[in-house]
Amino acid sequence: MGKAKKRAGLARRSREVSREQACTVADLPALESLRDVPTFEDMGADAVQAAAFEAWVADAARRDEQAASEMHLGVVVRLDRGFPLVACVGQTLRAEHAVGFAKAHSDEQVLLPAVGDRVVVRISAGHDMGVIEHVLPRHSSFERWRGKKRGERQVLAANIDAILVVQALGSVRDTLELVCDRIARSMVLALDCGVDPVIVLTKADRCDDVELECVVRAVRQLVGPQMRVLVTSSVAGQGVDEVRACVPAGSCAMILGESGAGKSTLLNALLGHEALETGDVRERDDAGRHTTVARVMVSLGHDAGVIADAPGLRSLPLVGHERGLAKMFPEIVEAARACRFNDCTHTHEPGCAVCEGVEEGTIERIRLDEFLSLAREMRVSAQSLDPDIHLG
Ligand SMILES: Nc1nc2c(ncn2[C@@H]2O[C@H](COP(=O)(O)OP(=O)(O)O)[C@@H](O)[C@H]2O)c(=O)[nH]1
Ligand SMILES: [Mg+2]
Ligand SMILES: [Zn+2]
Repeated sequence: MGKAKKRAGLARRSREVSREQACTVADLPALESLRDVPTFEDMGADAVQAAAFEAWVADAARRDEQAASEMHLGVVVRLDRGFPLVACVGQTLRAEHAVGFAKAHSDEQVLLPAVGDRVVVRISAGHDMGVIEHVLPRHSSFERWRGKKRGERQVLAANIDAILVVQALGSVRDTLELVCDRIARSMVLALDCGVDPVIVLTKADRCDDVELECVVRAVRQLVGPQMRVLVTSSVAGQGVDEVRACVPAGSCAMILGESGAGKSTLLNALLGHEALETGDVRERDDAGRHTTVARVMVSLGHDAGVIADAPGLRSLPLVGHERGLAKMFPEIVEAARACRFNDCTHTHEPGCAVCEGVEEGTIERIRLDEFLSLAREMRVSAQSLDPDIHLG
């Protein structure tokens, strides 16, 4: 079947699906964006996932050979209010969860499929809808805590290789301190799940040269010389190719940033057309009603990889992310070993090796300030945490 014909078939199927669920997915530009939806071939599966798939099917075949022959390896490319959209070899379809899917797992929040998950999906002849039977092992997962005391975790994306930390420049209400805090916190979260962050400063056209230089210098000092910091303007077409270069073919990046930061506009600039809705019309909230909560993956084309867009998040609490903190501030953690007191707060104590490092210029003041602030937040959140919650 020709590619165009296949796509027309997919579009027709998707239109049927969206008509059936008109009340739930009507507000999504499902047809438009199917064009940018990654195929299975764009994403593939790693060796561990492929082996886990084979093993799962072999096991299923022992119980029911017919059923096992209907199992396909797929990747969840879109989660919206309808059924998950799953890309398999040669076809992309909506799929429901197998009966008892959530019940079979103790921690539904973590094990329900997230966007980017490789899954076993059953496709039976004569059915438009697939059935997600199993989630295959993740090589990474980006989670965030939500809810205060309940400590509920939400997987925002699975199997990602990079996180684009998006922060808008030139906002009148953002102080430099706020900007730095948001960037540092996002980096800690990315590093904590073993994924490389890339800092993407957007809306550079809103700053004059002096302001731009000042912010960029502070951000570079904060994140350290190792970290990539890209300065972009989607309206001026600045830095877009540099962003694309951070997402090579075969890789998958997640875009993270608060609502209004310019994520969707940047994705549209990367795609070269208006695939995603922009502006703060429907995308303001990650908890309230009347908002679009879609998690959408788009393919940047044959010479680049895939990016997952997520709704803007109001908060990114740090809870038990010590590993990420240590990875973000290795020189501070290292110096702290030489402090005279074990419980040194690195603020005023005699014999504080961290403070000495700041004086000698081996530790940036701005990094220490941020480290102390995030470490304090983590201590507080750990105390208020329900003791039953397992920190994984
Ligand atoms: N001046 C300027 N405005 C931008 C730029 N990128 C996005 N915007 C505007 O910022 C607003 C929010 O953008 P959007 O992409 O929807 O942000 P999202 O919530 O992060 O997806 C929209 O009004 C965009 O037009 C840019 O590079 N420069
Ligand atoms: Mg958006
Ligand atoms: Zn100290």
